[in-house]
Amino acid sequence: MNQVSEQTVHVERHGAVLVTVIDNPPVNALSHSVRAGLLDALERFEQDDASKAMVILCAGRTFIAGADIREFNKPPQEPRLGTLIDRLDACAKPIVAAIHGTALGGGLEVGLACSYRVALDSARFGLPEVKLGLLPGSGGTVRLPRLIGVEHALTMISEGGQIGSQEAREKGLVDTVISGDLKAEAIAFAQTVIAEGARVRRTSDLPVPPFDAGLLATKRTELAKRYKGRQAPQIAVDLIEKMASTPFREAAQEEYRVCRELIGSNQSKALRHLFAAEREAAKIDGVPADVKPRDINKVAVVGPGVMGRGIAICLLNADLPTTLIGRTEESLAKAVAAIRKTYEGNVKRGTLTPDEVESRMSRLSTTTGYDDLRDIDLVIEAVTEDLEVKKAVFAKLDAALNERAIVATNTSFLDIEALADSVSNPENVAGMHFFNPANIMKLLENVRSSRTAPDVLATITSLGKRIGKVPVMVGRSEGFVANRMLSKRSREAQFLLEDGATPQQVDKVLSGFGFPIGPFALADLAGMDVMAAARAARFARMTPREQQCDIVDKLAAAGRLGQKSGAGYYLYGDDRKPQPDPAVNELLAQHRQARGFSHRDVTDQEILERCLYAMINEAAKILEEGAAARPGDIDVIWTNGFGWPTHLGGPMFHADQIGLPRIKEALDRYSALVGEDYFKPAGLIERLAAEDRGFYG
Ligand code: T1G
Repeated sequence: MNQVSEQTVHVERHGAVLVTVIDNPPVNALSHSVRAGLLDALERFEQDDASKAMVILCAGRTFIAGADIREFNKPPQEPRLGTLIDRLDACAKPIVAAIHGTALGGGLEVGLACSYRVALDSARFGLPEVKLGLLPGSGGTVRLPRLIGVEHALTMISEGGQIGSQEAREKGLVDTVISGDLKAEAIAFAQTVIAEGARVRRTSDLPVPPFDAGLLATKRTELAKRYKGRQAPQIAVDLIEKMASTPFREAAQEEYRVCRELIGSNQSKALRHLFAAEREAAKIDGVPADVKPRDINKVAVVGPGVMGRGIAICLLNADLPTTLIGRTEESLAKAVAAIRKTYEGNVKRGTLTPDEVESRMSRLSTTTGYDDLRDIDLVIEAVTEDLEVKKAVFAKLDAALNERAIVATNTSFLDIEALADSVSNPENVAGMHFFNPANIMKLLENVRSSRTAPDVLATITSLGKRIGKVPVMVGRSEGFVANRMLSKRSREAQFLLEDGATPQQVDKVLSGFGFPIGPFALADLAGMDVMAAARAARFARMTPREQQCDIVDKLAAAGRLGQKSGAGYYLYGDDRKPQPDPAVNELLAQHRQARGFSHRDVTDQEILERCLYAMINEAAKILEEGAAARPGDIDVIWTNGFGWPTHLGGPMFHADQIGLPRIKEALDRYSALVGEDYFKPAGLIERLAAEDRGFYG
């Protein structure tokens, strides 16, 4: 075996069993050295008559987690994974895959090409390629259906979800589940196989089990709804349909062709970009990776309102003892009842058991005072968005907490520095900005002040991951990153109404682009009273045209509060579906007349460009100011915060696909049409466009 491979793959003899151990941290991805090492080990096994069975297992925390994603942008290197899989399948002696951690993608495909699979009870199995805009390319679509049936296989392949060991055994994917020493028990299993005749079992020899062809059409419809605009899920159905009526070898070749084709697709490049960007975003700019987070064992949340409840649920879901602090027993009782109600919904949907609910609720305590917080490690403040109210809470916390306790504010736009000034340890202050509903939205905007200690930054990042969020560190700026960019899209949407567009036209263009909901349907969901209050809070900082563009105020004054009142930008019946309302067109006509605007036909292209390019221009300013460290951080924020379609990679990735020279030209055009205040190109865009470069080089 060559030197490089031996470092990554080594073999051990245990009697008649040859054990091949893969050691390629962090997740034993099938890098070239692993493929070469595995092939060497296989050839040694085939030539060694004393070895009657082989076990393949992995060192470290997991079995193979898939092909090495980092190699996709390079030409395939022999031995390709398909070559290795074919050799495993053809081996004349039995091979046992011993699985722990997550056997994913090409890792599971290696297991499927073995004769037997044994797994630790905590192991999980999946073919998540579709989440990267890909599909299995080394036998997953031709072997998995033969083992667990077409319907279950189609779900795993088209949705990319995982199943546990028990379910895998029940479905026939795994031969036995092990709770003890995986290696020892896998060797014992192999010895039993030898004792029983060392029979080889080839999945490729199995027939495709019969299935109801109708499920394919049902699946297509379901996938089109759940994964709007995504191509890979639909192609998964095509592949499975073809596989069912095609000889194994031919189907496997088609699968590989499709996989290679998808690797070159824009959607997969966008999704692989986000996979890397999310992991990069967790590496805090300017904080060494070895800075240790503080231990967080007990937390508190101040504010039993909607956000405080959602944040408390996130913490309870991570099994953290949580104290909810409120001003009155009544408000706390309402909050506890609301949290319990949320969990009861989970039980109804089968995502939690009643015991799991009780276990989480048992970790929740409440108090109206601040006199028992000495052992709290971190507090998240989520009271009303008023600086003075927050400062008063911070002062109380300062007197009640130990000097190592972290104080995080959930504010969406107030100044972190001002809040840090109100405590004796400003280095312990940071922002943890959750998005409503806090227990559902993945994005967590962590905000650093000029004084936040490095280990505090590391702590809120690791806590964000621990509670299942996608944490992104941002710096000071009004609205931080997500809301600051959203305010530009909202501004343009409002201005477009003044120019002549209708709410339904703007919403149709933006939801057609891929956003889950248009800005006006979203405003009706949030409520016009909330929108008017947010306008009032920012009014002094608005431009004259923004101040005079008071459509929100007019709707609120007319009692059109949105869904909650049955009418806002749209009319709402019992089905709560937004219906265009002629009264709104009349209100807009009167508004235009009062403001001296004459109606013009606005094209869909103008709507899309003005809304998206206003955001991209603002993002460039955010990067210039250092309020975001990387363009990838902004892509992660927008795909996890406000539903930028992930298969388009986020605003910065998308801007590079369009080309900054083209965007700069459009910004100049809209500067002339709408005003320099709103579309003057950011310096960064000017510079990059002049060099015909993108945000990513
Ligand atoms: N290739 C290369 N690096 C990978 C990797 C992979 N497949 N998976 C993870 N990493 C790196 C990751 O970038 C990070 O690096 C570190 O490992 C820890 O990851 C032919 C074509 C396995 C569940 O899609 O889902 O096989 O930031 O932070 O939260 O049919 O990683 O430390 O430098 O995510 O514990 C299919 C993707 C590939 C699995 C672990 N496989 N990975 O989660 O750690 S396509 C996947 C994951 C394929 C075949 C097809 C997760 C994880 P760094 P992490 P984690």
